[in-house]
Amino acid sequence: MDEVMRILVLGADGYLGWPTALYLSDHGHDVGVLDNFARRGYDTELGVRSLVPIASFEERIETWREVSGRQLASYVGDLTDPQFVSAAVAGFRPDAIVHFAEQRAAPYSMIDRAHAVYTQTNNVVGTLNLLYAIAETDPSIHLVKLGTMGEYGTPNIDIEEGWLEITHNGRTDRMLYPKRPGSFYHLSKVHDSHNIEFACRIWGLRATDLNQGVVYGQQTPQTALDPRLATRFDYDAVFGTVLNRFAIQAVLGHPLTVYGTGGQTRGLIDIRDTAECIRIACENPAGPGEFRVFNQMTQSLSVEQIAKTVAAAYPGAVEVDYLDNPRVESENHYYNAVHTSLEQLGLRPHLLSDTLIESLFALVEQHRDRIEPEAMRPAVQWRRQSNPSSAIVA
Ligand code: NAD
Ligand code: USQ
Repeated sequence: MDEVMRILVLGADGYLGWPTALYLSDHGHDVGVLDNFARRGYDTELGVRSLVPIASFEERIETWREVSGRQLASYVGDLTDPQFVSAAVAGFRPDAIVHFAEQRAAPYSMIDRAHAVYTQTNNVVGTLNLLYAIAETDPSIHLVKLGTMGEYGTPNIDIEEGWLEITHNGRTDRMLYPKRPGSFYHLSKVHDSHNIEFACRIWGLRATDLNQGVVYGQQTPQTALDPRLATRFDYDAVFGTVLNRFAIQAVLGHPLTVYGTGGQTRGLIDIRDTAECIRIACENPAGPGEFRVFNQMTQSLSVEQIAKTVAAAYPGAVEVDYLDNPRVESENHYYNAVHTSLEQLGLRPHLLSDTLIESLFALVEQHRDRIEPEAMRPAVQWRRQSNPSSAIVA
């Protein structure tokens, strides 16, 4: 690295924010960490917990100081509070802000009206407050925002990196790539992308929107240094993501819960590559006024291929259960997403390997007594049941 940067990581108590903050700190940057602990609150609400025990934010920060000799400046507060956001940005004076701090589970956003409204309010308002804080403090701060591959959905054409050149009635323009997301959560990311592009175009802010695929894995070289530095690992049907869930189910002898036929294809990425992609994006900022989009995934697999890969890596017998799909999503579709920009900037991906899957099996064995098997079954339905008793009678 040529230059030490000041980088503020929002959502730094979460699954990805914590290991990324440590990775950036380990690379010599001055890192600030911010969170409101909403994620720990969803655990209480849903009656679940991370498979791996996690230390408090304070203890994590103190442990990192002991282990690495490096300080993390800490900010505890809510991005939906504009005064708090402005004070944190003005106080830390970052060169870059990495924004992970959103409600990120699609099933959580589909529980009911209140959870959909919460998700969109939390995510869209938090990001808007941040855009104002950047514009008012220093428009040259580079916003590195976590978006999602699910913003695009599964169109029947190749997925480009955020933008698409369109020719219509003989005229050509470069437009934002059309979006067809699959949940109110994924929609919140689309709304964010539009707001961020607008702020770049109108105020001259600089931003990188990282449309990330489904993340798998749990350890990074930094979190492995001390058990108090571990990041969370979710297995429940609301917050657990597909590959991590399948690894846990294999060890428990629980059938792998493939939704529908399993033909749905998703972009995937290893947690270690998430941290490296963020470092690359921060150290190679977008230009003033630029809304830059990278597809942050390294390979794509269907859900059925993921299930078969996990089953093949497990030394014992593994059953697969094809459940009625609780979601509304295409299970048989074309999928070809471009993801070359980060590799052109130096990313050397860790592709899914048996070694990584075996390390997850070992992790599950170590903590299997913490699992509530009932939390594994999907309970949130995308389809609405009509409720005649609630109809207004004239
Ligand atoms: P996470 O829920 O573990 O972490 C998010 C953190 O943000 C939590 O610690 C939470 O307390 C905090 N937060 C939420 N709302 C906040 C607010 N209003 N103010 C302050 N802090 C707030 O999620 P994660 O898995 O680490 O994901 C991080 C980001 O990456 C999310 O934006 C998510 O959409 C995106 N992403 C995740 C995945 C994945 O597979 N985990 C894949 C693609 C994209
Ligand atoms: N699935 C199963 N069985 C399971 C769990 C999931 O078949 O037990 C299927 C789902 O139906 C879906 C796919 O696996 O087709 C992915 O589901 P997921 O829960 O692993 O991921 P998703 O809901 O898409 O959300 C996760 C993160 C989210 C991020 C997104 C990236 O929670 O924050 O934005 O991955 S992406 O999918 O590219 O949009």
